[in-house]
Amino acid sequence: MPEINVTEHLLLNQKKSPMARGQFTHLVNQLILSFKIISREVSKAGLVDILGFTGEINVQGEQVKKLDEYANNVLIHRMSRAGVICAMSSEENDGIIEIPEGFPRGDYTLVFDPLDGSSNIEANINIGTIFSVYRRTTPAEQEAGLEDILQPGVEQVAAGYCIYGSSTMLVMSTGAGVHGFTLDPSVGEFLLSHPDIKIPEKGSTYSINEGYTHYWDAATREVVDYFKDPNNDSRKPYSSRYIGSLVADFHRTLLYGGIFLYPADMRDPSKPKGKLRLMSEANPLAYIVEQAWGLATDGTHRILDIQPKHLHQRVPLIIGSPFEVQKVRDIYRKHGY
Ligand code: P6P
Repeated sequence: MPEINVTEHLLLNQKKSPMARGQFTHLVNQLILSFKIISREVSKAGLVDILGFTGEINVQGEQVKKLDEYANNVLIHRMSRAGVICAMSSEENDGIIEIPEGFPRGDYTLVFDPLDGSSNIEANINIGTIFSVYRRTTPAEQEAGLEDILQPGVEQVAAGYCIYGSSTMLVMSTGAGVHGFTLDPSVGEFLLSHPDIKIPEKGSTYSINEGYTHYWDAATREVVDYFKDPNNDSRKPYSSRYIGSLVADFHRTLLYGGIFLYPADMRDPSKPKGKLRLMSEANPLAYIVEQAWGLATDGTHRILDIQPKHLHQRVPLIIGSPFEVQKVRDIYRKHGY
């Protein structure tokens, strides 16, 4: 297969629409440049003293590691200057990120988690950048604001993630299927390596942090018991796989099938809906999985239908192959969800 880079693939597969002007392609190219820069730093993280903590605490109350901060700064710097964005939101920033005075604005908004899974950095475990792109909803002559960002996931025009591991891979969708591009460092290009990814209809692994079993409700405990039950529909227990890095756990689920769950738990009264964020984690991965013929729910609602109320809203996430996600929804429904 001839080597195809992201831009060529976009031009070949982008749904033709009056909005699909060069702005969008330029937006994607600036994201790609950001991923290449972040990948370079992640790959040499073990060699330079960038693994320490900055001493800062982010809006999530988590200690910010230098690579988190670095990735966040790269994305904010590059995308502010791209001339295609009118407002951004980062998991690391409390409020929306406005485009500085004097910089050109564009028709799109961007939401991202700059380096998810960062608690695994020292262990050389795969980590990743997750992103969502929306069209602005307010008139171009108006200052962009929260309403341009707080849109349901179904309004995304593109979403994806860049996973930094044994290789650096961009997995994204612009609404015409899911495609994977692997970075060839020798030419500095992301080349099409996984065209038209589809999640298997049924899998054989489940992915959840069972350390929190005592904090789950009866419905979630029944779900996990089902996957462990040798007499379930598969007539054998599912294998348990949990890395603790969302992008890595999701990527494996997307390619091999199965299910990832981060349900609500009663550990922390301030986080009754679980740990993951709707805007910067659940929505982009839900967009990807649905484009790959999978499903994503909070146990009751389709993730992409949830109307966000605030930037850092958390949501239970149950995502993966149709068979397993449907099974979880049936069990939750039986418990009155
Ligand atoms: P727990 C990483 O900090 C993260 O946000 C996701 O990447 C990951 O899925 C989750 O937290 C792991 O959380 O509570 O299982 O350690």
